[in-house]
Amino acid sequence: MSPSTEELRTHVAATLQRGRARTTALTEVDEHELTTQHSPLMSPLIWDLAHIGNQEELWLVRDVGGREPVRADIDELYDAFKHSRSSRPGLPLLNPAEARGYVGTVRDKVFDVLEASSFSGNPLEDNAFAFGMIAQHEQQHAETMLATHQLRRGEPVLHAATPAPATRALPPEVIVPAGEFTMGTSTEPWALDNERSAHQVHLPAFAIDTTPVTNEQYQEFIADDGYGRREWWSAAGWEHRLQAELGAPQFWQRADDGSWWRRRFGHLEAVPPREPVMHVCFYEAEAYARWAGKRLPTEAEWEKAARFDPASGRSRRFPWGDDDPTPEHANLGQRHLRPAAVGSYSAGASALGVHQLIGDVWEWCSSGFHPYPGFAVFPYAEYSQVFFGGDYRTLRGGSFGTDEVVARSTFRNWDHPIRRQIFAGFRCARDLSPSEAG
Ligand code: AVJ
Ligand code: FE
Repeated sequence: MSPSTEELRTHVAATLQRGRARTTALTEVDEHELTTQHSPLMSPLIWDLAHIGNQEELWLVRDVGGREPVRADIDELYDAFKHSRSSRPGLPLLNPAEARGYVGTVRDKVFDVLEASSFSGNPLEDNAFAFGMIAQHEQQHAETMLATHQLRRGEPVLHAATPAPATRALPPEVIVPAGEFTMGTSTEPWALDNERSAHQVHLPAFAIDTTPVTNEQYQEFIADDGYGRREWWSAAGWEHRLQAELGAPQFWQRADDGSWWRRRFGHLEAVPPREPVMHVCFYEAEAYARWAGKRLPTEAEWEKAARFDPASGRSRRFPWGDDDPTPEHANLGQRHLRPAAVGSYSAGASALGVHQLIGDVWEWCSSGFHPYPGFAVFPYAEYSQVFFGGDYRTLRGGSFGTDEVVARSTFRNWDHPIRRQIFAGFRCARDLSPSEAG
């Protein structure tokens, strides 16, 4: 059922405001913390904030609204393709007061444009697509800013409740039956170009883990000299493991008694055994899977496990059905500052009995980042198209730091296979033996 124009307007306003409350909270730190670079991989936090405002100005104030530019002179500074992240602190950026003023001015104009829009008449306005795209853009940068907070050193500045303890013991894996399923979407109004269109994909039967790999499982891999044994690693993975001297997930350290500790948003704490492992790169995920006698799922396998309902034969919007996420379904939106233990969120399980697909940790898939059949750029090539066919690997499902406006089960994320700053873990899959396949 499609919402009325007024319902859509209210929904857009609330979604934009939720994003702004979050990016405001993520930038409520000292001036120095905002303008310094916490890692060469990341922008200064204040760059992200003004870039959010600039994208909002370009698409909603100028393009959809047809209004005069607010600050045409700063477009170049906040164009992500013009300046590398590592060079951004040296640019003549807006200072924190100016950046806050700028995003506020843009937002006021956007609320005028929102009042005037009928959400129809052109592809950017139909179903409020451009508003949804910009709300997602702010939330995607909010997650990037959260990763910047994780990289920063010093006292904790972010606070959130700990997730409730897990309640369920689960079988280790489930079998996904052979056959076709619908991958991608042609109907989700705010789906981005790379998720389109819906298409049929046939997969042989396979097994997939019911949960992401946990810290305690990953510690067994380390204890079994997983990082030292060449046979578990791909050629590129082994080269990177040697060059980067990988020996444990990022942010982990070992105490003298052999126990593992981690730094999480400024807290040093014992590594919680039952939480999904995170801050591992694709190559570490791949090596663990091979050590475990398994492999990473493809994107298609991940999405079938998440969406396919064998009773109806159709693909659901979310693992649990077609309803939007609630706090009972998934750990999303920075409600917590960590993944929840495996066996949490049983209300969020898929029809096939696969758990915690949405939220907690992004999950590395074996697939590269490629367009779906009939891909069409919409509305700009620099969102997806320029990244297709690179050496990226895909990630699915979102993390505890992903907002629900982003965390669709068709949403596709990607990063370089060596990256560990994102809130990424993984789950394993495997081919069936001839007897299991029947
Ligand atoms: C889809 C998360 C890889 O953050 O680089 C933000 C999203 N695109 N601004 C990114 C994005 C433009 C993108 N990812
Ligand atoms: Fe951006």
